Amino acid sequence: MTMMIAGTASVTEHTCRSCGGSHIDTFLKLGRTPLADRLTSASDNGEQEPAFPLNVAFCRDCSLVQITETVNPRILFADAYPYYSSFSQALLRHSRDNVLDLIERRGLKADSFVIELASNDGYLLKNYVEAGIQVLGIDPADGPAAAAGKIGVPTHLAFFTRELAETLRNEGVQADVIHANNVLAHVADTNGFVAGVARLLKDDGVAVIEAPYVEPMIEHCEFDTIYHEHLCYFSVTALDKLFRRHCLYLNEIKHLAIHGGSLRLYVEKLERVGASVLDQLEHEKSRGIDAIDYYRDFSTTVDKLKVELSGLLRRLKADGATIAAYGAAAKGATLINTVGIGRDLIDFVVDRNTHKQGKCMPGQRIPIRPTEALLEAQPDYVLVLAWNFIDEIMAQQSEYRARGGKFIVPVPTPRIV
Ligand code: DWN
Ligand code: ZN
Repeated sequence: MTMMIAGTASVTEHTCRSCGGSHIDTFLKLGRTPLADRLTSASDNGEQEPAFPLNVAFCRDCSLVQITETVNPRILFADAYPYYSSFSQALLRHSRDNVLDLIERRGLKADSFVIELASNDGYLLKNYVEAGIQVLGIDPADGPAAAAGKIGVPTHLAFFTRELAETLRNEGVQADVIHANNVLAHVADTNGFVAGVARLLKDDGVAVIEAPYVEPMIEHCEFDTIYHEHLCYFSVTALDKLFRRHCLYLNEIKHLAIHGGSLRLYVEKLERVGASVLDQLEHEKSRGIDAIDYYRDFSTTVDKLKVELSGLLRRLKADGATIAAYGAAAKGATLINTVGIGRDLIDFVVDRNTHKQGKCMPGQRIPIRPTEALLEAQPDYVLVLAWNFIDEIMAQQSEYRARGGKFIVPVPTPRIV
């Protein structure tokens, strides 16, 4: 388990985040990169940004894929943490569908209680509030928590930990449903987080957890989804072992397209593992996802994509083209900093998130502007950094395309659409 000593910026792990085993093999080295969500203001051009090693390893004991550096969460999720879930209509629809499905299948009523860990700006819990169901959000970022408060979602401003779970449980808090979307992979104390879920969940409750799935990351070369916030990259094999360690059972999974390929996990205190999990465990065994050989060539695939993308952009630029980018996404920071895409190639990035506009991308310090800048400047090409929302973005920017603009999608292979 990672103990962040006050004042340490990061710790290099030599044992597995889940099982504590020492048989972890590094299979991808992305170098030292700045923090993907730490946007810079144009004025601090002189300031040295913190950068940390970004290396990915596989645990031969429990199959967990994980980065080896743990950056202090207080640095990672600092006050200015800019991620607000509600800037994506696709994500809002996805979350609402999830909630309505759960209200139905779990028969939730006014006396039910739902907790979301990493509740952000209330994007998901607001759907329970509208249905008259009691909720509690838990999130350390004051900006998004304040936004949640404005729409009637109460937030406990804190990181979720085993200790916080104990405190809440001692106050009589227990949940019929616990949501945790895109947070399980983010926590330094993986076991403490899962143990906390077990403490807060009613005996007949369900934890509904969403996390990016490691198979599409490897199969579609989504290496840009690797950054210091994402400590773990889960397979069902690794998840099954993690939950069982805390007397929780991964009973059902759903495959989701969101964020480049995720899993929705249904975790309970009752062991009733269904076909969706058993089939995926079998699939992972047959594909070798539970063994290091499956990951050995990933580094070569990543290098090939980096060379192809850099070559494409430089050729377009040499031919006199103008290029911008869409989506000041964390994954975008990994992409531009590991490929070396700077202001010599990209004039600006656009983003709908008003908290990001006026800032600059980490490392390369490319300025971030409102999306209207695309029609004002009408660049020849737009590199889509938020490729996981490509459909939504292309529909939204139909006028830019109608005027002859073209999009460059970087993964799984760089292509102009
Ligand atoms: O785990 C995480 C993933 C799930 O989401 C967090 N680390 C934070 C975040 O990572 P990300 O920043 O790579 O995710 P997004 O949500 O893919 O970033 C999309 C960016 O694009 C956001 O800044 C919002 C922006 N956007 C936009 O400007 N117009 C998004 C859409 C859909 C749009 O229409
Ligand atoms: Zn392990």
